[in-house]
Amino acid sequence: MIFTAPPAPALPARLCAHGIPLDLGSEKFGFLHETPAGADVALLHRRMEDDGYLYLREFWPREKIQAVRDSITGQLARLGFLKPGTPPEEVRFDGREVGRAMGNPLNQHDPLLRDLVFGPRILDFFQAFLGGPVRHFDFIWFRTKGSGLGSPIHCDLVYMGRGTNDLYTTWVPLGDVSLELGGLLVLEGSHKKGEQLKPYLSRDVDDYCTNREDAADYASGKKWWDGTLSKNAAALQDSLGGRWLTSPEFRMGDAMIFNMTLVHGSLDNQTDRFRLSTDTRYQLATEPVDERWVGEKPPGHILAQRRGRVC
Ligand SMILES: O=C(O)CCC(=O)C(=O)O
Ligand SMILES: [Fe+2]
Repeated sequence: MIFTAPPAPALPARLCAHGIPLDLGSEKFGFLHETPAGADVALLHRRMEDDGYLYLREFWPREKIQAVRDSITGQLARLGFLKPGTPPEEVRFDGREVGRAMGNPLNQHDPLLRDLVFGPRILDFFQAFLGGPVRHFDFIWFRTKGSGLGSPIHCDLVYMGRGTNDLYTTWVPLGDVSLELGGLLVLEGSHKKGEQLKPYLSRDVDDYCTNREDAADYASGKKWWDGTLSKNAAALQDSLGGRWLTSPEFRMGDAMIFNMTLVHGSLDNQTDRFRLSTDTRYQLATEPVDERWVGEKPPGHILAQRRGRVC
C-alpha cells in the first residue's frame, strides 16, 4: 500500500495580523509541528528547545471544553455581547468588544474553567515536564476576539517576567478555530533570537526609565507601554526570519504550550463570530513568582506595580 501525505489544507485568499496581510508562500507561512501523542519527557524538552512550543492535540476530552465553552457563551449572552435573537452557541459578534486581559468581564472563578486550566491533567503534565511540584498564576487571560480583531505581536515575558523566566503559557481554544476565525500565530524560531530581541525582552510593561523626560507620565499612569513588539507582522518577519505558523484548525481539546520568548500574536478574525480562548501560566513552585498574577484578586498592571529604573 502506498501512503501519501495528507493534502495541505486550502488557505483562505487572505490572512492578516493586525490588518497586515501575511505572505502565504511556503517560505513565509506554514503549520505548527504537532507533538506526538505519548511523547516522553525527553522528547517534550527537545521539542520545546527546538521549536519554543509544544502543540498537543486532544490533550483534554472535547466534552470538557464544550462545557466550559457553554458556560462562557452563556455569560456573553447575559452580558449582552451577542447578536440579539441568535443562539449563544454561535457566539455572533454584535459590534461591541468584550475587553482585553484585565478589562475582560468574564468570570475568572468559573469552576468549570478553573477545573480545566488548573486541574490535574495540566498540572500533572507540567510536574512531569518541569520535574517537580508546580504552581500556576491565578489570573486567567480571556481572549474574546470579535470581527476584524487579533492580538498584537509580542512575547509574554514583558508582561510577566518579574519571577522566574522558566515559565510557560498554555493557550486553550474554547471552540474549534478555523484559519478565518483566527487562532494563535507564532514566528518560527523566534525564541532563539534573544540577541536581536534583547532591547525588547529586557523591558517590562510596568517599568519605566527614570532618566527619560517623560518619566513622570509613566510614574503617574498617564502613559503605559502596551508590550507590542511590532504592529507589522510582515516587516518583523523580514527582519527576524522564520515562517509564521498556525494550525489549519485548532480544535477543542488542543493545548498550545510555549515559552516566554516565543514571538506570537493571532490571526485577525474574518468571521462574524467571536473567537474564544484562554491563556494561563505554569512554573516550578520553588521558583520566584511574578506577584502581579497571584492571589484571590491578582493586582495585574496597576499603578502600584510601576517601577522606575535607570535605562
Ligand atoms: O489568543 C490570542 O489572541 C493571544 C494569546 C496570547 O498572547 C497568549 O496566549 O499568550
Ligand atoms: Fe501572549
